[in-house]
Amino acid sequence: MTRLNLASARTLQASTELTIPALHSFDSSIGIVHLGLGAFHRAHQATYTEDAALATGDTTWGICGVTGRTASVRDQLATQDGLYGILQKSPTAPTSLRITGIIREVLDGQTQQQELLNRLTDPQVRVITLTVTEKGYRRGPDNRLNLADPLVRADIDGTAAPASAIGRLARGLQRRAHQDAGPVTVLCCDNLPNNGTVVAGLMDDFCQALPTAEGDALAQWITKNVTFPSSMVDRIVPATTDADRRDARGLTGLTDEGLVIAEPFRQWVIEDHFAADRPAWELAGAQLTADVTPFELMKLRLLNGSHSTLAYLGALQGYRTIAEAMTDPVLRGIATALIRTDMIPPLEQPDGVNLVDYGDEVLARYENPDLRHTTVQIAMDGSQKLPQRLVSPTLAAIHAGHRPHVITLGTAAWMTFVALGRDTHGHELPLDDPLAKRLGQVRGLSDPRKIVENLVTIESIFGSELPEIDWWRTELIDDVRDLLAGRIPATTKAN
Ligand code: CS2
Repeated sequence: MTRLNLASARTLQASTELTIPALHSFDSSIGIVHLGLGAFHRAHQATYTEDAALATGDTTWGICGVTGRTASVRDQLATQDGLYGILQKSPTAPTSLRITGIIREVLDGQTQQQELLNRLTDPQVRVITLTVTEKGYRRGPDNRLNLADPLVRADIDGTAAPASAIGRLARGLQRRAHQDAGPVTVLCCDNLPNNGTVVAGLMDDFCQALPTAEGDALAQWITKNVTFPSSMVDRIVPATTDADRRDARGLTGLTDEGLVIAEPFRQWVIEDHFAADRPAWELAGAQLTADVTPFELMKLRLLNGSHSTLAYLGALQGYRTIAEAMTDPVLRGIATALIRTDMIPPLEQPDGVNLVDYGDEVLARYENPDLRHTTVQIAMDGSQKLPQRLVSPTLAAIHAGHRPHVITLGTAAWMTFVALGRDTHGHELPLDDPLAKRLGQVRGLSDPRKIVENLVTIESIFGSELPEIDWWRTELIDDVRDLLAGRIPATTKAN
């Protein structure tokens, strides 16, 4: 079977099911370096960038995609000249495949460090973007750069080529400063609140950990030449399955090892604060705004908060996917109540958005049965996701004078998932989390009080204010007791 690549793509015939904007992107030069070449980037930012290039005819915004931890995506895409398909699936539209070609170079961050540094110092590169996941920022319990992390430490000592995302970025910017290669925007596309400010703060921590003169010089150059806008990103991109690869092959006759699958929906709201040029992403439907915070909070709480809640409850009940969990009227009701009763009231309505309609659209997107987004995939890295998805919304509701029983149930579901490690049918549930060792302290415990009292002391997740609230802890214990026994507690409780 022939592989998708520049030569074979040129033989493809576009149709209603197969679009090939990639043909226009083949000549693009590199203008963006992207750290974290996962499926999400390929289905989200890459399509906006390619659409913007098509709309303007500007061919200077090709992407250099960099893999972080394993070289497999580099290997998959390198043999395909950077081309890959995005299979779009939904019951309301015919399945369609888009061949994307805006990724013009792929590098493995571990073994091609020199090439990466060269790219980061290329004056034609005016934007550096990141999707390295929540844990990829290697923050400590205080949310600052974790200087006790050996990888971070080694990057600060500078004895070997940088291996962490922040280390690579810092050392790349340092080289850029030495070579006077011009201003650049660092644009974070991970699901963290104030994500641009977070990255700027971590860069600052890195500079401060360097020898004084070196750190000061870098920090000063960054202040003058780099901006860190925040952005809200959204598209549901589950892991690709063999069935997806077969479907795509049916449309092209070609093998595609870089294929990603996505829903039709996509959204990108970007703080308009750039140090130099940028692609005309607004022509592709992205929204540029002065203040992205209300959009970020809306998305992290209504979508990601309900996603995690459905993932933990769904996994415990033996549902494999979010769409399956949504067929259970009880779980569907919990997700709806979580959004409407607990999440929406304290939120500021972003310009032009009706939060109830937004929440309904989120739930409708979850029902897409073709996505097969697994509950255990979303359950992963809970310790990194809970703070922005469930903990800060709990506090926001409490500060607004409300007791958020449904978010509390979502939090209890995470605790039960961690403690029990299996679903109601006895199937094992993996605990894939950078804090797995610490969380493992509650594995196998059957006393709900011990589970809750142990887990709420993890300050990087729960902070110090919430664990002091008695009713919240008591309710968590009650909910965990029910969930351990295979019962879903009622969420309508006396206040
Ligand atoms: C999901 C997100 O895996 C997860 O934790 O909640 O990846 C979600 O699918 C995206 O944020 C949607 O934009």
